[in-house]
Amino acid sequence: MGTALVYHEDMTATRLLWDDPACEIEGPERLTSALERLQQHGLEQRCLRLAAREASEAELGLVHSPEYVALLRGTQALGTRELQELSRQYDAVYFHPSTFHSARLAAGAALQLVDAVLTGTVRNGLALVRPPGHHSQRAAANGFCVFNNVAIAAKHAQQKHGLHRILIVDWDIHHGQGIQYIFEDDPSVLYFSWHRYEHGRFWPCLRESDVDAVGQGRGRGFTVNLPWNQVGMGNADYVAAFLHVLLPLAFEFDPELVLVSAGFDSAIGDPEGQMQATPECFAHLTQLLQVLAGGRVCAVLEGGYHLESLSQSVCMVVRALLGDPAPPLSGPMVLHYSALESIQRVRAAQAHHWVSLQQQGLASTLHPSTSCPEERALPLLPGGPEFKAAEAQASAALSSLLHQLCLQPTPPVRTAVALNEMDAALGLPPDVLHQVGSAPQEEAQAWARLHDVLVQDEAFTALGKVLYLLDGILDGQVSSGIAATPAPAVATTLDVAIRYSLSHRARRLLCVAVGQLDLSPDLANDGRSLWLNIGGKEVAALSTSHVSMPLPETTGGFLSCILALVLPIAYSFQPDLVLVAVGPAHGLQDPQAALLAALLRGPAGGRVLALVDQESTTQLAGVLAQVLHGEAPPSLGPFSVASPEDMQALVRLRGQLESQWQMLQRLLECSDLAA
Ligand code: X5A
Ligand code: ZN
Repeated sequence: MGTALVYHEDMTATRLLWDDPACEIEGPERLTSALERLQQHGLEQRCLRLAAREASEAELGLVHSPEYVALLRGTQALGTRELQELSRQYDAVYFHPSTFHSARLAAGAALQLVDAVLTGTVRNGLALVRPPGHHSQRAAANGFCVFNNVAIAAKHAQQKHGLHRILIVDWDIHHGQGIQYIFEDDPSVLYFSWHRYEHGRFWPCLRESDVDAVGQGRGRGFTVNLPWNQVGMGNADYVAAFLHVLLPLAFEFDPELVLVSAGFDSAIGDPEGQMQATPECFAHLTQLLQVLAGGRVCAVLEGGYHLESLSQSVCMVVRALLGDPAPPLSGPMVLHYSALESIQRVRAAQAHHWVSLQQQGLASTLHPSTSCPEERALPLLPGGPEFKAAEAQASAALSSLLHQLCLQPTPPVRTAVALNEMDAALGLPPDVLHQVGSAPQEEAQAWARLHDVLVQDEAFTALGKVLYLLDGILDGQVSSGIAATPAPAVATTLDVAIRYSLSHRARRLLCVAVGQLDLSPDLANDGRSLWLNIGGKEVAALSTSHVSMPLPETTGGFLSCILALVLPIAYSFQPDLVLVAVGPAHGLQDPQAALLAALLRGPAGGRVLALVDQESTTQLAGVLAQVLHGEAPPSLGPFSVASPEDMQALVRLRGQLESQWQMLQRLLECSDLAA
């Protein structure tokens, strides 16, 4: 199951014909440079190319009034003066004689993408379109948008494919108020948008872009707004927004399809957004969404005006859609205070509507923003010499950052499996490597001496394969892998794997062990390895780098454990490698194990080694191999609320650990900030 790329060259015909500084950034180069980069990286060639079709007038009518569609039809025959005159009726819009055709292609591309995904032709895809859509309304163009491409696609998915739950994720840096208005009373469409807001001062400057706009009537709770009140938000802020706001709601909602209003004006360098998130962040966001809806993710281009940043970010999304691992996130994973505040305000505003937000007590520590000091850099006045110098410096730094990104190689092998007899029965994709290699006898022997059980035949053979696999991963030849060992040897093999990795180039290592697997005490305190034991005997932070908690009883408890504890710690720690061990009698259901492994691909740039016991089922091994390879994990089944005991355990652990892990932090007391 592949990835579709929907495009049509005709969409580059539309351009601004007069002088208008507000609109000149939305030009045809946006599409041509993104496409060129996709070709350069060999990504376009890996997709199923689909030529966009025009949406019919009936399809446009799913969202827009007949009068508005007729008005747009009429623009094809207008002269420049008349087009300019008409454009002035709307906020930040320009028309061109080709606008009607392009805008119908843009909407048609979104429809085609949804059809390709929902008929099973492809797993997911991207529509590269312009004009964008998310600001456009029933009878109004707005903010460069003419027809609301994503909203039309969502209505179509409801009507033609009978879908009942659609999630729209709008990561463009502007509020897609058009989408919000269209679905605000519809509980079958969950609309999430983050946007630059600056307490209402940033365009479109609407009261209804704030956290307290949650939807109307039966749709209350199905509109989720996360306003950014400062510029400069970066990778940590975006990932935290997904972990702490979007994903808990999305899992509870359980969408059948995910539509992304994929604007890249939220990326670094963009003149509109003024944010700091680097292109790899969009691979992570995409990967995080792919665990929903069986991986049925349709991304549709919205904004994005820094050509290089836009193009690289588009490449990152396509790579993630194709199943490639996301490069590790660069920079410190520290949230901005203001981001944390926004995250907690939206959680508080939505808490009535979502049980997954009701339990963690995270909303209760909120303090009014006015009483808190904010780390705001004073903006330089545009035009002055200092401004120009700072701008030149920033742009040089950005080019070098974007350039370095091109040079990061992806390992030639995405997944290697060393599962002995099980291999053949798994029905794995053809490009999975069935590893036959093994570490040199003497080397394996030297390591096996650490533990008696490893000297035994089967365990020794397995160890050789594990070390060989680890070598491939640490060398950059293989991205991820899975290996099996006899049940009594899982813990000791893991122990050796940790020591081996740390002595072979891994600076930091995250080990997530499911089931009762004990760690040698001497490994726990060197700060280079971090050990999370799910399904351990006790609830405890045994040391700064050894956390143990019982297996949560419900899917809700399990999700909270992953989203509110494991992933924030993992993303803060920025490991070079993740080891996931599933011990005997682990108690985890296969879909849970699969979700855990899928999500743990993020923090270490896809470098994951999974270790299972030989007697574990073929299904478990198969599903783990598949998710490591980039397939979507199976559904967890119906959402069930976390038990009070599980939530208590989680809150306690968070309390013990939050001073150490940036991404676990809640709003600090103002007095703490001053200290
Ligand atoms: C799609 C999009 C932005 C409009 C900005 C108007 N529109 N100032 O990014
Ligand atoms: Zn935008």
